[in-house]
Amino acid sequence: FQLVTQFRHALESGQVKVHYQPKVALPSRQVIGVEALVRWRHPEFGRLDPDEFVPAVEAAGLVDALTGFVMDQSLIRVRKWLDRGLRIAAAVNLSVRSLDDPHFPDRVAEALARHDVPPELLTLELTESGVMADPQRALPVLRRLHTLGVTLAVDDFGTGYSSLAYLRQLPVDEVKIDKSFVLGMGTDLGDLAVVRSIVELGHSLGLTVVAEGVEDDAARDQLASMGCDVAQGYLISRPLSESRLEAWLQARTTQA
Ligand code: G
Ligand code: G
Ligand code: NA
Ligand code: MN
Repeated sequence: FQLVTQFRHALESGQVKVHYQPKVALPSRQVIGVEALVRWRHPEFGRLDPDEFVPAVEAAGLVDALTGFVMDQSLIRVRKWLDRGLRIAAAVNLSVRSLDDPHFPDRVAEALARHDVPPELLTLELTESGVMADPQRALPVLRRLHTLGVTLAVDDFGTGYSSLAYLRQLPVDEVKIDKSFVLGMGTDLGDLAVVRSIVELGHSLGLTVVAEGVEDDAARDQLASMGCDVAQGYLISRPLSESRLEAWLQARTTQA
């Protein structure tokens, strides 16, 4: 795929940008973090979404360059917020391929040191299907990342085939309920039951539970009443460019 040969150049020439979607604590609605979501504005093809190019970037062995870029951009933001007295964490999506790389934890440690950001303000998100495909293989790198003190999150939870026993054995700190269940829970009792049981399971394992796909007040209030810890979704904000995020944060923090 031709696109991939252009990817390194795209990173260097500013075609690739990181957008950020806020995450708020429940029930306080305080902004506690952002998820970094990559965007590629291609000179010819226009805006490309990650689903259209991340798989090709992974297949071409360039995912390190992508993750490194997103992590650097995110840590620059976290550092700027710290300098203004704000503690806001950044969550970076990982490719499972990073877990095959024994040097990956060293690169994370190096990036945290270079940007002077405490490890607890970096979250690394892995998809449930990615980690659970081969938990034994992922375990050594996950353990080292956990030892660094970064937060490890299992993304899209509920869509894969995780056994609860495996989740308990992994050094993870957070589960993110897949948005399909959160979007459905207002109208579908099955989805509601899944959401409820993930919140309960997560808490019984000592994990922070995050709901993605929170689009209306009813969903947010219902999640808060279940004890879900964090909400993310269009109700709070869509993913925003760096400058729009700063404006959003400004409006939000001066209002409070
Ligand atoms: O907003 P959205 O279309 O950006 O995200 C689509 C998918 O792309 C999500 O599953 C998200 O996890 C993934 N994604 C977004 N940014 C990155 C990234 O920097 N690296 C990886 N590996 N996946 C990403
Ligand atoms: O797979 P992952 O969870 O990393 O991807 C997040 C994706 O979900 C991004 O594409 C993001 O734009 C999208 N998203 C974020 N909030 C909402 C929401 O409230 N509703 C819907 N439908 N999608 C959302
Ligand atoms: Na994600
Ligand atoms: Mn996610």
